[in-house]
Amino acid sequence: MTAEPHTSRLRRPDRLRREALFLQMCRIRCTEEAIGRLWHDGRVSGEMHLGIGEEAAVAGVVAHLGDGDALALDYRSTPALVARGVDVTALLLEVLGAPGGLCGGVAGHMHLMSRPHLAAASGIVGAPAPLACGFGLAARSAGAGHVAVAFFGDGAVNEGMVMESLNLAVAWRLPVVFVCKDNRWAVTTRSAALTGGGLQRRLAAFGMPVARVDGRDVTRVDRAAGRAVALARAGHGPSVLLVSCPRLEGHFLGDPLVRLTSTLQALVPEVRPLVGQLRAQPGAPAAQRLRALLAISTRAARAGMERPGWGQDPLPRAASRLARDVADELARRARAEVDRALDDALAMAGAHA
Ligand SMILES: Cc1ncc(C[n+]2csc(CCOP(=O)(O)OP(=O)(O)O)c2C)c(N)n1
Repeated sequence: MTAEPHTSRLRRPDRLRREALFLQMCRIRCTEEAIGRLWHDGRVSGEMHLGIGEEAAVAGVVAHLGDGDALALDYRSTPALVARGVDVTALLLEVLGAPGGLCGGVAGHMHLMSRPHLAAASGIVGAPAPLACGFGLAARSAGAGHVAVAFFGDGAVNEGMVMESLNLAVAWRLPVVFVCKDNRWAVTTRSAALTGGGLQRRLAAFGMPVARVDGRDVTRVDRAAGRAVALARAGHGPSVLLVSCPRLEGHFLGDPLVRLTSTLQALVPEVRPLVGQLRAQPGAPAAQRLRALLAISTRAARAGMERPGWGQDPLPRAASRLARDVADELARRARAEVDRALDDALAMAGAHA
């Protein structure tokens, strides 16, 4: 890992940029945790897919968007909507299914949209890619230098519509940035088990730049996204960011991680008691399960297995690059904003119950 400059030696704009990105990451994390609490309290119907672990990947990209730019999102859309400036109370009300929600309480967490932000999510795996092409075509026709960003997972890359979209975006030189959040899992299946060839080479074969980025490092994501968005804005067409990021909660909230832990148990017998501990707390939030997950991960790595991505939380890394008091203050500010939004949302949802 390259040594980072001490924060006091950073140029002021760089320092302010890091602070702004960290604040966004904290706002995202606090919102995701608030949604998690609502779900665990039984106030949200259906499954819940959070983007905990994707904060750096999302904040670093969305920081480059402005008015008139569009966002096509998957079912882990709340992080990008928060970073884009969607009102957190409206978002929480929507998750609660309340009439004052972002979409009148009828969208649920998988189909959120915000017209003023040109942002729309879909529960259909891969759908953000064609949606972004549509946004991109409209932006190119309007000629105002706007861009569209699509976020989707590594499992989605095997969807036919994603490959058609990548092809069309190159053929029509659309101002689109495709962001593939690579967590190496598609629900309970290792993505490698259903992906032919190398992902990076496959994406590059469409004839556009592909940057592989460590998605736990917001500074690197920020830089790579800056280059990709600038290319699209200047009319040089699409590109791909292949951003690795951890999946800290499993596929959905309460994911018992059965498939994953079964495989590990078979390969590394020493982890059996730890898996037992983990299974004894089904549905507990990741923070509570992290100790067991980390211990399993360490033993698996000691046994020569590839270390799973748990515990590689992007937030502490971003915080460590700021002065301690600044990081604490930004985290406190984000927590206060989201706590207020949660109180407001609960009061308003209660009033409508
Ligand atoms: C077209 C379609 N096929 C299958 C599903 C069921 N499904 C939901 S999420 C998912 C896996 C997606 O994996 P990935 O794209 O890597 O995203 P992640 O959830 O890991 O971020 C599948 C197969 C779906 N929602 N839509």
